Amino acid sequence: DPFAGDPPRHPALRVNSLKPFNAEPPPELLTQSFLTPNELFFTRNHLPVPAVEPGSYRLRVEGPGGRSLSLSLEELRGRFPKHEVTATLQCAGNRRSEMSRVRPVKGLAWDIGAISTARWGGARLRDVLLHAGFGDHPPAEGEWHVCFEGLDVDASGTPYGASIPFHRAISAEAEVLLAYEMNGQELPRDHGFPVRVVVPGVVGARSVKWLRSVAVSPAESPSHWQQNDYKGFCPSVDWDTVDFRAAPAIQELPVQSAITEPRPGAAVPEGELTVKGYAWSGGGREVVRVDVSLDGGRTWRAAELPGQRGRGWAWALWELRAPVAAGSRLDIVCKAVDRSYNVQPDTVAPIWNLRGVLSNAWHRVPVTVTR
Ligand code: MTE
Ligand code: MO
Repeated sequence: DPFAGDPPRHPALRVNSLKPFNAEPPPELLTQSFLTPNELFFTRNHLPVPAVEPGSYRLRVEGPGGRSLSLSLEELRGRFPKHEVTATLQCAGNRRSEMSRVRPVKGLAWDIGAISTARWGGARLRDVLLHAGFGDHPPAEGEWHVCFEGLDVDASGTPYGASIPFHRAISAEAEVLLAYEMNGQELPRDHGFPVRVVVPGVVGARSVKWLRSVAVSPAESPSHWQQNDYKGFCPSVDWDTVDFRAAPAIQELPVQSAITEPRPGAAVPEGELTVKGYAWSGGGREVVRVDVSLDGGRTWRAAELPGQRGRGWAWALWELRAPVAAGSRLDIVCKAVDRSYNVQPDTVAPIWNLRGVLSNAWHRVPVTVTR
């Protein structure tokens, strides 16, 4: 069993697949704290968790002109200033199960919990690339990419891999990290021990865990997960007609929000109802407003958003209190607005895609009110 060496996990996690391990925290735990506790942070593994001996760990960085660099964990910690970023990671498949209700899609049936937030600490990828000999501009004309490989490999020995554009990797503002800390602790095994990439504002798939190599290239990562997955398509495209070369790889994600409390189908007591949820957008576009409706979207109220949130890499946890009368049925809906005034689509059907990614329609939670 290639998964026999996987680490133990928290029993509260909702498991979508055991081998490889994929699990999300229950919604009500998700918004209990702004930073998700490490043991509750959603986990998305494609392969068995590699066992890494920290003393012999080396990160390979391919520099310009064929020169390459090998960094131990100690060198990564000692040679580069530690930089900290509070960032939300969201899987492209978050809320996929809602898409499957319109028409079946291929992929793990995530509910609303394939998203979590941590304070990440590590070396800036920028600093490591500069140290390896790269400059602020790509090595030559055209679009360049920074490709990452993990230490996790499939049965044929092929590792997980992904890439991001060079300009994001080298940008000081983009704050891309080679992280060795998560919420002040060393990275847990499920989240990439000892070193992972964290790309703030970008789909989780690019934040490669158990990082083994970094390479600058004129092409995107050749990995299956960069080329033939994590792309969006027209609702009419099916598995017979799909051409993965025709769509760009997902990087920044669209604006998203969901209701974590109450749960669909719940019976809530009359009196004051508290609705809770999260909202987030890609690219550092912070959420400026969350609208909540109790009547299916006919009337709306703006939820309370916490004030100072710093940079827009992290989610906003929001809340709305409203009096509700016994005997009524509520159709609770939420939708967020980011600082570019991007909004969420009202229904799933127009954004349906065969892989079930980018599922960000208004989130709807029907409940009844009891005495
Ligand atoms: N990195 C490696 N090496 N292997 C993986 O399977 N999964 C990716 C990304 N990095 C993955 C990986 C995907 S699709 C997501 S959504 C995030 O890791 C999830 O990070 P987490 O498990 O720490 O939440
Ligand atoms: Mo993902």
